[in-house]
Amino acid sequence: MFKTKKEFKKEFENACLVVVGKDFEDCSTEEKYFALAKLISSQAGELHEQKIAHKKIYYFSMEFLIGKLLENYLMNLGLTKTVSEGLKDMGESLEDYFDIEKDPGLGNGGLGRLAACFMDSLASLGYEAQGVGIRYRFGLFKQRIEDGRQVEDPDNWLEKDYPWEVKHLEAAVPVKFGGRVEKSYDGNEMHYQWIPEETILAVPYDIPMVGYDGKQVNTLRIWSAKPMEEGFDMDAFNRGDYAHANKHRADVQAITDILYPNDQSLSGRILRLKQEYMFTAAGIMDIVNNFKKQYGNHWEIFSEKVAIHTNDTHPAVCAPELMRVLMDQEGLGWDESWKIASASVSYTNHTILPEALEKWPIDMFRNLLPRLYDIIEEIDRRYRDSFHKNVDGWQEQLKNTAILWDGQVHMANLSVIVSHHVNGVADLHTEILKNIVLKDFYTLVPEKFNNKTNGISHRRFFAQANPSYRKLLEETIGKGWIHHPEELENLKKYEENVSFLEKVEASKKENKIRLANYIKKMTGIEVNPNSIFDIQVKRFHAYKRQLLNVLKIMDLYNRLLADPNFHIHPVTFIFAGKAAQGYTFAKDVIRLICAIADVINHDDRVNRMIKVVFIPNFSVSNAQIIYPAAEISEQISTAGMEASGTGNMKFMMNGAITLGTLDGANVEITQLVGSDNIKIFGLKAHEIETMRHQGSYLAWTLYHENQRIKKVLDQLMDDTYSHLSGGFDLIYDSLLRDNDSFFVLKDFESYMNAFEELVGLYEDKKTWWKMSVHNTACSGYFSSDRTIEEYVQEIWKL
Ligand code: GPW
Repeated sequence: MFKTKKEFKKEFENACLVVVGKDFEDCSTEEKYFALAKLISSQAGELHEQKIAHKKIYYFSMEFLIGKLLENYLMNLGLTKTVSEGLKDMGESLEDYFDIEKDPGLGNGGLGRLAACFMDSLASLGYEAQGVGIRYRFGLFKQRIEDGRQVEDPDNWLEKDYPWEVKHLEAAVPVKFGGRVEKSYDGNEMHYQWIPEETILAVPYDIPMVGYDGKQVNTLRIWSAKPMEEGFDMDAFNRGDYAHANKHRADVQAITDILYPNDQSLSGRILRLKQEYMFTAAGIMDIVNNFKKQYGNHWEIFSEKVAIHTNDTHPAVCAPELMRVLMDQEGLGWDESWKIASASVSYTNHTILPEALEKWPIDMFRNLLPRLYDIIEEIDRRYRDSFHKNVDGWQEQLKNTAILWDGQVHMANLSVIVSHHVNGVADLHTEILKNIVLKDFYTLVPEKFNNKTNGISHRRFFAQANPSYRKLLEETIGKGWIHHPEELENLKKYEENVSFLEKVEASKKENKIRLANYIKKMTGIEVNPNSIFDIQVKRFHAYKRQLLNVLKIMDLYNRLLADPNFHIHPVTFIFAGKAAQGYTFAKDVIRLICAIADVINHDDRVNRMIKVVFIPNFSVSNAQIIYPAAEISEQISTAGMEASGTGNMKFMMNGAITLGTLDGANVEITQLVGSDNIKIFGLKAHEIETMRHQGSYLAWTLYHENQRIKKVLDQLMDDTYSHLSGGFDLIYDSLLRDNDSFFVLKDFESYMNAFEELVGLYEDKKTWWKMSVHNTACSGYFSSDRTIEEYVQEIWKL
């Protein structure tokens, strides 16, 4: 373990020899990066210590968006200065190494990044934890813009090896699919044997999760599918039929080839179910193996030593799979297995969108996982049996909560039934779960429900992403907030301090210049760092309403041209985010942004006032450049639809002012900063609910009554923006023919007014920067350290 610069240089040269097999001088920059990553990884490994007496949390998630690790781990291990100065002596630049690192895209968006922030907080708070996930050979596609449209390229992140992972063949486990179940009776009890059609091998790869101060190093264990030795078709191989022998190999490896890019919607594909079962079964087998090593067959203490958390329903088969292993392999009975599984497993719901609530056709499920299906059927049968049939409306209650209904396996219902706790991810979201989506469960088992408002790693998204603000804070309130984010509150004392506010403004300017340079490099567009940076970055979804933002810009443009007396402070509108390949509407919104950007940015009558930029390939690494540069944070989803949002927290912490609806965690941001320090507009969740219910909203009426709305909608159909990539009828139809399901036009006026009022405040520097500092000062609550402490105390009981 190196401590000094001198020791580092020696160990680094040695690492080049060992890892690359060449002298330092002969290594390429890439090879040197590789050697450095391996060196830091092994330093982290030395800190890895199993505290076997403690309870451990296994966090099952289909997605982990961990981002780049080198810079973060140097910071967490306190080695940044030693390493960067050591490298400088050797004629190298650490920043060049940062650029080389791949950003593994093993997730789609908020859900995957949340899992990564949780891993950071768990390690930094010193809890023993393991992340359990999938090692997709191809991460989320890379996005390019070509002729004003999104184009997808594969993300071959493993092409050149990934230095942070270590393969553990010795820990590989078999996973079964298909076949049938044989029942036998030994005169005493029934025995079940699953005779699979296919058995594959799940091979784990470990990535170290390094906590701040190196307190604790945990692992993220991601599983890869390989054919079993005997699974390789030797007969075909010996016959010389290589194609056939290889086909099997390819079919098996396909299980972990790709991440499904459809965020918040079902694929319905059998391959997806295979993915879900593969990593769940492998993770459960791993837990059982480790438990037996430490505690033998003392199953009665299992739930005192092991907590299993399911990140949404994707790993929902955790509980039945654990029961299967306990019964079929370890010989336990039903009651005992049920008690152990249901005392260990907990579940977080992340969405109320019906299209994202997982359901599998019973036939497909039973054919792929026959033994698991039997167990789920029995759980469902017992659930129905125990149902109190003496209350009014019990049939309706049962219909809404049963696992098997309508020929489908309802995964959310399975998750609630087998879990000891169920939580939503923001106050409003948990209330909607309790009162609407999972209402009947809440009536039956209110004690299971609780809220855990999401959080973000303030270390990655603030301390690391915003070095100029970090430095300023260290000079002002010290460093305590890195360990105790609630200490950001101490900033409140400086809200009136003009010289401090000026320094905050200067730091923001530095971050805006950094982003402007990145934009120039990626898009060729020059933006003015003195303009207001108004930013919306997130996945493209109808409910997130990027379209509302676009209509705002179109309207501003119309008015700037029409009215010589209309003035606003210059604004740069920045967008980034990916749309699923098959989601035509979302892709059309991206196309529309590119089209209006092309028109507006080339129009010399307005382009000193407004500009529009689409930054391609939004990812954890460019997010770290984008959030710190924002002044306005666009959080404008239809109220009630965004479970929480976490980008909203990243912007707030970096001193942006939220322009948003009362949705998800925006509600809590409002409560924390007070209504003077945020700009809220639009319909509330209950108003939307009522209008939906009554069917009282008519988009056509608004179109005919509001001239500004009429004009921008007509421009979707004429040639104002169609030059680059064609027209926008699909968007027009969604707003008018389909009666605007997301209340875009209904919120338009309120949004325009809110935007203009907010921009108006920018003229008064003192007010603006005071608001900005106040937002940062109140943001400690949104550290994932706070969230994790709540999970630990109230759910996992570590
Ligand atoms: F549908 N979320 C996401 F609930 O990013 F599974 N992807 C998803 O597939 C789902 C949810 C799922 C997001 C929510 O949309 C966002 O509001 C929330 O902040 C985030 O999960 C983390 O809880």
